[in-house]
Amino acid sequence: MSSFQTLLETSLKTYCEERFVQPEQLTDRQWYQFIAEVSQQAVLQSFPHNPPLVSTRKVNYLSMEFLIGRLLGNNLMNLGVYDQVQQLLAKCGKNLVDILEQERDPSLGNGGLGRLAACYLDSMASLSQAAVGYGLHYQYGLFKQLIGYHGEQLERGDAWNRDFYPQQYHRADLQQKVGFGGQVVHLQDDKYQWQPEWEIFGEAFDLPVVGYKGVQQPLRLWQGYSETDFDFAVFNDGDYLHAESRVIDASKLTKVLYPNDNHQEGKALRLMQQYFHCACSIADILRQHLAQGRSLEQLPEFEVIQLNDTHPAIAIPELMRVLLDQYELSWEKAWSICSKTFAYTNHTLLPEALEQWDQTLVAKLLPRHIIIIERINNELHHLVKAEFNEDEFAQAWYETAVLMDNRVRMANLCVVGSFAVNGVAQIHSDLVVSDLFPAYARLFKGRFHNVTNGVTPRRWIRQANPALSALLDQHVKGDWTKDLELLRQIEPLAKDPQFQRAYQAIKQQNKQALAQVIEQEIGLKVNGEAIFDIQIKRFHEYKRQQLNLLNIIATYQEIKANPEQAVVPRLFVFAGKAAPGYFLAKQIIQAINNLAATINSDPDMQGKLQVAFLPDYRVSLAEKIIPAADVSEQISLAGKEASGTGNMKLALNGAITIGTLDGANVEIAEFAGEENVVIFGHTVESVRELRANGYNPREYYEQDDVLRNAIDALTDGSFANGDQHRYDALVDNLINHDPFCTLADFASYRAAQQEIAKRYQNQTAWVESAILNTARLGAFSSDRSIRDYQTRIWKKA
Ligand code: CJB
Repeated sequence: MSSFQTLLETSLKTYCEERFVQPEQLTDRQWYQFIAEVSQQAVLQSFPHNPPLVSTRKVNYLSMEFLIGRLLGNNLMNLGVYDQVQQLLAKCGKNLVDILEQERDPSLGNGGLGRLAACYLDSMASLSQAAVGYGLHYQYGLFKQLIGYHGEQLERGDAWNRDFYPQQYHRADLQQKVGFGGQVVHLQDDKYQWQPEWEIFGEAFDLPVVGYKGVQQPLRLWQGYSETDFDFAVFNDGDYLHAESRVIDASKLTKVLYPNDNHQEGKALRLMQQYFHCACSIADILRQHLAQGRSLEQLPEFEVIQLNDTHPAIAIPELMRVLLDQYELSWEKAWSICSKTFAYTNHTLLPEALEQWDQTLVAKLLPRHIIIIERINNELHHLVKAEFNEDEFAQAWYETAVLMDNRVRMANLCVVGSFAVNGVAQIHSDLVVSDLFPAYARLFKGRFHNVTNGVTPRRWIRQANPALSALLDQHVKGDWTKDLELLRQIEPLAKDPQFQRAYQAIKQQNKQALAQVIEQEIGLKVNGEAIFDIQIKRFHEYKRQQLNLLNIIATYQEIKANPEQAVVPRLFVFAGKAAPGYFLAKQIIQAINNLAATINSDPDMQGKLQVAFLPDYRVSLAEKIIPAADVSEQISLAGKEASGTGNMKLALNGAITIGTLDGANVEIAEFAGEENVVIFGHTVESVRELRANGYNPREYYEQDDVLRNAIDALTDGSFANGDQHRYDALVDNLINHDPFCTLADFASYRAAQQEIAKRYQNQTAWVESAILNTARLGAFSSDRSIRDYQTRIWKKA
């Protein structure tokens, strides 16, 4: 008997004896708790000696978001004990999949950025890359989404760990103290002393990240607490604090995750969260580094601090502050250490997401840091002066300054303070250099890189799609879970009728499973023979769910007008949340839900067209939707989606991408082969031209009858219980502004959708394309991304 089997059986005996029950009498919740406990013991026993770590520096991954999803199933799989646990449960009449449903998703992120961080933790642990994830232990994660009576999004708090979350460990030994406000005394020359007004304690909670047959490493999350309340009102001498002019106690600091994706709200409490996160993490990194007998000068040799977007940018002046004030290093020495330790990943070009803080606010909350930032800005000024001639200087300084117009530009701070900057897909990284930071690219040659995002095959294939995994196990030599490029071996089988049938049967089975979920969740019985056309992601104008919406309306109108015409049946599935304050995105959700209600109850649509909006999109729901997708909607305006990662998950699971040449779609098309995706719409260059010629969406509205009829249906009350004004803002925005060129891409999108329907009718060719997507996209494993980080960025300084 394996040692795990012994552990499992003896622990079960004890667990039951303590509760005076037989195993058959345990509730699902008790089973969950029991398995969670045993898996922890297994982690401790299996890895008394972690495998040797690779020789790059240790990675400290600083991120305000980690969207980790449920841990237990993943950990059992990575430990290699999933089957044994399943067998034990089966003996007691239980199903492991049902038990795992007991776990709540820790909702500690908004979307792609947070989920990427989680995939990277998995890959770093699996590749034995020494790493710690540093984040915040929000009491309330991202809100739960409900859909109201009128199809509108409603939000409810999600206290994810309140009563039952056995997978975290309070690390009472790691407490930190973080200051805010107060004054700075200038002692002499470079010497300053900060006397903060309040101090808040940071408590650490560790969540174990178990790599695939690899090491276990912590995701360390900080939570605020204080013995005394502090009076926020004393700061209330500026407009920006108006909404928060009340007494806030420290535990509220990490109470809630800000629900914005690709958008900065500029709230003081958010800045406090960011600083708290960074101060605790920097202190912890230095503590560990020094505890190993290493010097401060050796920091860049052994540690790298990877900034996940600009949210942890304040870590740069914080490390400077500690080195200058606490360890009394000179500015030059401190800067030399600091600028060789940080690396920055840019995840967006959207201006509204590029963080800029009010300089007065930063000065109030972090008076020592603003002095450091001013010095960084001054030093930069000299560099820019030296590089650019008189004619060029004004523009170059306008682009590169960290401080400008009473704003602190966090992306600029990151570029100046990091030894490496990367974008997250090739096209995005190119735009980072050409459009966002051209002057920096000239100033800091060799600093800019690309690392295309990736997704972990453990969660997104092995765990989410067990049937496909079993087929791959049968036909692929070697462990594809560890080396996803091995999937190339199935390329020759793409034309093999037997393999095609097996692959197709799995897709069909996954579609049936999703059909059940849809029925349970929203009471809609769907046609399992339809094309499952999936758009799952945050709701944002740039992601253009409204384009999908308009095409569905046009299709609905077409079927109504031609009831006899043959139709390739289609089920459109949407899932995703909108930021609570994002009015237009919420209107799009509401319009989709109302459209769904009309279409799904129209007898003329029977067997032809259905729409399902699944509420409360989260990691565990994604795991159920993705394996069932036939079509993957990746329809952002070219140049706006930095990479996307849902596009990779869906394509690897055999969905055909309908997409623009944006983000990682470009690379997906290259790897899969252009004939195995459907590309449409304007390119980055043609969008530029469109705008240069004065883009006027109204012209498209007036000239395209199909488009106009679709838009008009939003104002005639058809999808709003007769209310003709429900979508006024949305319609006005589309016809008169259309910042994301929805109307300009409508005709081309509609043609692409028709192409999809046509291709689907040839099932043999369709399934061949689907197989080739699985076979050829191994490069989108997050293991490859981590290796790229290792060779391009994290190599020894
Ligand atoms: N991203 O999810 C977010 N939030 C932000 O605030 C900025 C960017 C997304 O990051 C993903 C991971 O890199 C990208 O795939 C995605 O395109 C981007 O929008």
